[in-house]
Amino acid sequence: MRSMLILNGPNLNLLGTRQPEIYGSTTLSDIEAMCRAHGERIGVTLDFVQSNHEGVLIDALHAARRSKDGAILNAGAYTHTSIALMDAVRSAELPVVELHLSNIHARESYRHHSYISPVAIGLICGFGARGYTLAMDALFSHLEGFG
Ligand code: CA2
Repeated sequence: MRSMLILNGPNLNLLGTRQPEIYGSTTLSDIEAMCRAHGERIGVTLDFVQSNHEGVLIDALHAARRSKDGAILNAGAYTHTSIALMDAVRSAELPVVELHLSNIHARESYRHHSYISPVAIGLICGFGARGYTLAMDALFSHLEGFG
């Protein structure tokens, strides 16, 4: 079994309740259920965490260093602002897949820059809720050394 942290940043607790034209109508707990079902299929256990607080996200990455094989990070708007989160990803010394529901490169220019991309093994964006299971598959493949 592989173990993963799926970490969600600010405002993602509102998914499915507002702005469905951008973020879809699936709630974060629907996504968690999809990820848990997918984990059972591919042999992955997971912690699924959301916080609106930068320090809590950083603490979760520090804890994952010893307990997880890798992480999937949708840092929300902290993606575009947080050097602290970038440093935490780097110091976790874990493979991290950066994830966004929306295609950040097709949106406002202030969303085009990511502090997470340089320290991530790769980026999945623009596939909505399905991106979460795509990211699990990408991280799993990376951990197993496929391709
Ligand atoms: O597309 C993504 O997943 C984002 O990480 C979502 C962030 C945004 O700041 C990033 O640029 C891209 C925003 C998450 C806010 O989610 C909401 C969901 C429903 C209603 C309001 C906010």
